Amino acid sequence: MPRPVTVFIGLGSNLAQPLLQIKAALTALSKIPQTTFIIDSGYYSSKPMGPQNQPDYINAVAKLTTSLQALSLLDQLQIIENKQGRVRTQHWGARTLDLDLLLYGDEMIHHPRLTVPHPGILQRDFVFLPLLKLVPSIEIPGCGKLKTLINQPLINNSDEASMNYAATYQGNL
Ligand code: ROI
Repeated sequence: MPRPVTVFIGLGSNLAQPLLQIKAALTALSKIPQTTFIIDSGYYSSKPMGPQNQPDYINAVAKLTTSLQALSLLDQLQIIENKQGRVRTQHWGARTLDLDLLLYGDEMIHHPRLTVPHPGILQRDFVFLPLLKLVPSIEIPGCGKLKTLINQPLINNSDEASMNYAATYQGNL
């Protein structure tokens, strides 16, 4: 059995009772084979990044350890998304459930199905705020300390829309 790897999953929902969707997804994450649920960030509400004619989101980040390979873990995440009725419609449009593999240990993965670290981490406060809450000193492989990276104006300015609001922590609703 390979040594377990620490992974972080980003959760997002803005359809069909988003809070219930995120709660159900956290429960489903805790049941993935060869995987242990460690902790979640609590819930964050955020304005949509992308088209504004969609409801606000509930976001969270979960920390797990797993003995699954990254692509097998991705399969499990997609099974959960599909079970919760995820339909892929408009690009950057509303969705029932999004599960993103943000970090897989200290690995950098470039695969047609999967890029890790997730390329949107630094532009999405609804991802980096919960990540920082879980691990204030967290490092993004190939980039450096997250806390330092998000304070670099050049990176943040690359997506001005996402910085016009701050995801709001909602605690454990
Ligand atoms: N916007 C917010 N606030 N939260 C999300 O999880 C989210 N997910 C997405 C897009 C459409 C980019 N916007 C989002 O996939």
